Amino acid sequence: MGRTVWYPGHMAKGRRRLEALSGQLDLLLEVRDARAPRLTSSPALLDAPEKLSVWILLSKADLADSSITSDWTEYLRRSGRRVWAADLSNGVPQTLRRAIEELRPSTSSNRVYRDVRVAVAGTPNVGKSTLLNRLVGRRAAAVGGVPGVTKGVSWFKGHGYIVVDTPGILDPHSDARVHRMLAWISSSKGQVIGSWTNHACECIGFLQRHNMTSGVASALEIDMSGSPADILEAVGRRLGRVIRGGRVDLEASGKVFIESLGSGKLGRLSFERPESPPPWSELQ
Ligand SMILES: Nc1nc2c(ncn2[C@@H]2O[C@H](COP(=O)(O)OP(=O)(O)OP(=O)(O)O)[C@@H](O)[C@H]2O)c(=O)[nH]1
Ligand SMILES: [Mg+2]
Repeated sequence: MGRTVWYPGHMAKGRRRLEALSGQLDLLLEVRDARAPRLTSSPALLDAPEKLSVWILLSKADLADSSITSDWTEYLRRSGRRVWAADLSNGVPQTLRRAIEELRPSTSSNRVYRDVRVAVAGTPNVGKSTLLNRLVGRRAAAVGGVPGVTKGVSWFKGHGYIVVDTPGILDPHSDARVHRMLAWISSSKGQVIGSWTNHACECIGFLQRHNMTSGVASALEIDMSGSPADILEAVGRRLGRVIRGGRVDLEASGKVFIESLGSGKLGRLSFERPESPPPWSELQ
């Protein structure tokens, strides 16, 4: 626990692909999860080419605490970025759509207008493909062969812009604790869970320390004031994860707890605030 995991080859590949693509772009739309905008940021973007415009879309705002999302929006705007928050199942904010379309005239040369080139990027499972589908319409066909643009990626036609999805181009921070926390919002890539019991107990302890238990308590109708292990047992009983002899299957309970939390079934939760240190730093 707390061990740093390095993926040097992987990271370098992401950076190279970002560099190759960024020369062709007018805009990079970085998607982050509104519940954890720092956790779902990517270190590769810290040294993104300066001339590349990066705007931020905080996705899954329907699963986050709306006042904390407003704090994040304001905070990120102070760093000079344009920022939106959205529940992408309701579509793309009109103001974002218009802002993209407004980039168009400034990208023209000799009054020959071309489509604005937008990449949707972000760490795994934050909603990149959903955003792309919402921008261009679900049945949009891939636009083949954009001249001079990185091969092997498909562009999709929007209204005055073309959009490319970039799965795997941005990786999360490489700290093992980050990957464990990403599982709390259903965004872990690969298997990072050693034991569901320990994992769920770590998460319950976090919720208790941050006074974030009320939504879970009312969703499951359980008392959240005991030890994490006792609470997990209560979760298992409540959700019917009981095995022979009346004992609770803690592994199964841990798994269902984390999955329910990540999908928003246990209420709206924001796991970090702009003024606080990175939340993973307090994990072991
Ligand atoms: N509640 C909610 N769910 C969302 C929202 N945006 C995306 N999702 C869900 O989040 C999951 C991941 O969305 P994708 O669009 O596949 O995410 P992605 O970033 O393309 O994922 P990868 O390509 O695997 O990295 C899907 O189940 C979406 O339906 C949102 O704003 N609110
Ligand atoms: Mg995708």
